[in-house]
Amino acid sequence: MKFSIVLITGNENKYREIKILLSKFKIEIEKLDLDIPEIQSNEIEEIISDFIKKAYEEVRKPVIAEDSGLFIRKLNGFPGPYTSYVYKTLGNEGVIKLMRDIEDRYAEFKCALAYKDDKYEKVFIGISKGKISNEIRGKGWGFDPIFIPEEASLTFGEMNVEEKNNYSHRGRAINLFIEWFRKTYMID
Ligand code: ITT
Repeated sequence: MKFSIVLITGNENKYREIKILLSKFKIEIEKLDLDIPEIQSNEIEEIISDFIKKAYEEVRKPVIAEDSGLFIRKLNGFPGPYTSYVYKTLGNEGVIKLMRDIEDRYAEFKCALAYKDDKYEKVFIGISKGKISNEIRGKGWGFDPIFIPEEASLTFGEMNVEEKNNYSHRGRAINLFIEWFRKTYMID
């Protein structure tokens, strides 16, 4: 038997990254873009916990959704929950400029991934520690071209989807979800 889950997102890149990991198991995923407003909070866990309840109310099938953010240490965790807005306004070049004279380039990507069905509601956290590069490198989406994960020398933008998943906040969160889901529903 194949399990089917609906991923609530408007972001095609998230779908691609999540799908490649789930497709190794008997878990099918379809993407649905719902117009549900997100609450304002400094905690992405809180944002996604509220969102997944509303999404489940609408879809009434097993759902997942995730909220991600980039947290730069020297900027006191900025842009954090405002990452999407900062990407649209400052972009990669703006962040590189902001960091021009800053030596400590440590940053983290964090992903809070929520799952809900008729029995369970869970949130899984994935973190990718790393640094902001000195220049834009590679392609990818969002802040991929300026983020170098700790164990690598390439930016996310210079990796393919599978490589990125090995290091990324999203890859880690989805792997925790898969581990829990397979155990809970006894899936191969
Ligand atoms: P949803 O419909 O799923 O909300 P979104 O693009 O609005 O899609 P978020 O609210 O989670 O997603 O915004 C996170 C922003 O953080 C996103 O717009 C990117 O700029 C950035 N981001 C998150 N994960 C990233 C990744 O893996 N690589 C590059 N940038 C990422």
